[in-house]
Amino acid sequence: MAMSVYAGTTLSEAEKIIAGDYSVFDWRERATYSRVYLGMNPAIRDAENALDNDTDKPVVVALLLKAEKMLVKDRVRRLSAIKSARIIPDEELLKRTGYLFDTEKLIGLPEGIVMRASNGVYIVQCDADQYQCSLRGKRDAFSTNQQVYVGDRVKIQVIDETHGTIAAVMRRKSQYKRRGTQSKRVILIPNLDGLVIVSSVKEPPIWQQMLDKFLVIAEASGIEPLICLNKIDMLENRSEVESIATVYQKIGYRTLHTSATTGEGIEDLKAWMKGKISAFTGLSGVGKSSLLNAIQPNLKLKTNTVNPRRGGRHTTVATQLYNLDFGGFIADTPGLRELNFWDIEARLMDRYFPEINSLRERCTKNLCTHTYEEGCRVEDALKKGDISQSRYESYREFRKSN
Ligand SMILES: Nc1nc2c(ncn2[C@@H]2O[C@H](COP(=O)(O)OP(=O)(O)OP(=O)(O)O)[C@@H](O)[C@H]2O)c(=O)[nH]1
Ligand SMILES: [Zn+2]
Repeated sequence: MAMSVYAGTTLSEAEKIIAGDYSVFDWRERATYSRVYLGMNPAIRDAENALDNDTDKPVVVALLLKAEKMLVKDRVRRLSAIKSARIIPDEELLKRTGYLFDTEKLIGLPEGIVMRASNGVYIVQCDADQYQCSLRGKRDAFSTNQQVYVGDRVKIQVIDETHGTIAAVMRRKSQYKRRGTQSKRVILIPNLDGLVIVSSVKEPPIWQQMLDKFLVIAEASGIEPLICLNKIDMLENRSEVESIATVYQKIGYRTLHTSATTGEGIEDLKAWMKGKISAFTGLSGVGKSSLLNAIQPNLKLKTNTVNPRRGGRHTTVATQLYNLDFGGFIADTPGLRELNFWDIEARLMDRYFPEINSLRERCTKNLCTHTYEEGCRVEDALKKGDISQSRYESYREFRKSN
């Protein structure tokens, strides 16, 4: 039975495919354009990626397959039998998805990052310059349902030294979401690279379950976490904290001992943040503000200010990005502390614990929950001490919690 699938690629790659050269679809290659999807939208996202390479034009290719057993979820892993290939013309793309690539006009446009947004005005930073931008006519360059968020990378059309219009939104790297505290609105920070999870070693002491929760959120959103064990100056004996750190290092997480007071670890923290868009998270009083101040004293983050227009009851400051002197951005996101699991399915929780994820396919029972089953490799590892008891307890807790 023949079926249609879609790939997002560049014009020159598409021409090769149409000519019968399918080497781009070698599934062992991890190139973006080698992915094929059942739906058109993810293919569009891949094609947008082609905009990174300004000399080519992004296109969506429809492939007719003689397909059997090649599907894994909605991704197609192997293409052994392509019957035909064609480039989807712009009009068809627009008709079917409301989307139009506008590359001719985008070539040469400066690319920047949205630092702030309010009332339809977007402050976009391109290298050292900031522009006040509005969105262009919706049908013009990007999909009708596309929204622009702080953290988005955009192409802008410069009007004058301080003004511009946003011409296109670039494909997002990670999608960090949470439910708005008040309204049920979803707030999203695209392109967040790093999540600095701050715990203090004393006053308040490390709360491992909370740390595990932040790690799960980072894993599920595709953001690299850093575990920052702060107030290290308050300990005379570090051995207990070091053994906790080892648990996390063993499963691949980076940990840092820091002190906002003595400056220990601050240079390492800066080195990790350099070139990234990162955000800080952690419980109240662990030293987030103090650390930020140690990193760069002139940052004036407004996380805890109260919006007077909302009657001062709730913190409703919008997300903003700030420049770091040493390169990179810090996202100031109110309410990061209230992070929750709303977006994470409990039954998929094993994927977000790296030490469980690496074993889950070897469990005897299909769809093993790793909580009681016979032949569970996770339970074996727990007994042998390869998986830490506290991590496992967090797993069980989170699996129940939604
Ligand atoms: N000894 C020591 N005290 C610290 C350190 N970092 C922060 N503190 C103190 O811990 C307290 C809380 O620090 P903050 O930076 O306000 O903590 P925060 O995480 O920003 O707290 P919230 O604003 O409530 O989220 C303050 O009294 C700081 O002086 C540190 O490295 N060592
Ligand atoms: Zn299992």
